[in-house]
Amino acid sequence: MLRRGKVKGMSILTRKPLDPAPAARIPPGQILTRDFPILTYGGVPYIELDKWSFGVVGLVEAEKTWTWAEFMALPQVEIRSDFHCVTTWSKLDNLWKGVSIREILGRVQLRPEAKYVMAKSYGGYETNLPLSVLDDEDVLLAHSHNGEPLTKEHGGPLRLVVPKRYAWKSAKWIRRLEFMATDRPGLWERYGYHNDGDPWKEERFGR
Ligand SMILES: Nc1nc2c(c(=O)[nH]1)N[C@H]1C(S)=C(S)[C@@H](COP(=O)(O)O)O[C@H]1N2
Ligand SMILES: [Mo]
Repeated sequence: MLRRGKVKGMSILTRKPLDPAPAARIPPGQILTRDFPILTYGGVPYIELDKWSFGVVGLVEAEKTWTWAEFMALPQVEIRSDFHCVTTWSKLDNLWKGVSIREILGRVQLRPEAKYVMAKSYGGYETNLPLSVLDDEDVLLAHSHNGEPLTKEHGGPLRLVVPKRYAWKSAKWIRRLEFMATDRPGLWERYGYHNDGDPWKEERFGR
């Protein structure tokens, strides 16, 4: 039985374990892990919280940035979801806490041409998504995982979480969301990862 969520492996705002049974929530070619592996390309960027900001830029009527204090004062949500890395590990039942993407999208006015987004991180990482994939009820900007502040290695102070895509789309150390009219590949996408990265379709490599 699915609670509130319409999509397999996802439920919103519940501390109860997700249904259905874990085995049915592991996409093809994935292996369950109980650890929380760290997957980072390059080094871990150091960001002082008083210099940190998150912003929405590009094809918006007015660009907007939030300081850490402003961001933490936004309405908070907890969303439980599964996490699938293209290197084949899947970690189930992650309780992410932060600000839902729809809360952010409700506070900026996108231009009608905005159809894609580049998630840009401190340290230079970037990954691309269609607006239609970003704008989903299980997507959030998370500062906590399973009740603890995100460690630096896992993307603290703030990371994007996009449960319906392979985890490389969940940019750690998120800094900006840049809205664009046309698609452009991010870092791993330029290196040959699939542009869409849907784990249920095993979109690992190639377009
Ligand atoms: N900024 C940034 N975000 C990133 C990455 C990265 O190297 N840099 N790696 C991605 C990959 S491949 C995965 S699997 C997940 C891993 O998140 P974790 O290290 O918290 O498990 O982060 C994604 N987000
Ligand atoms: Mo990954």
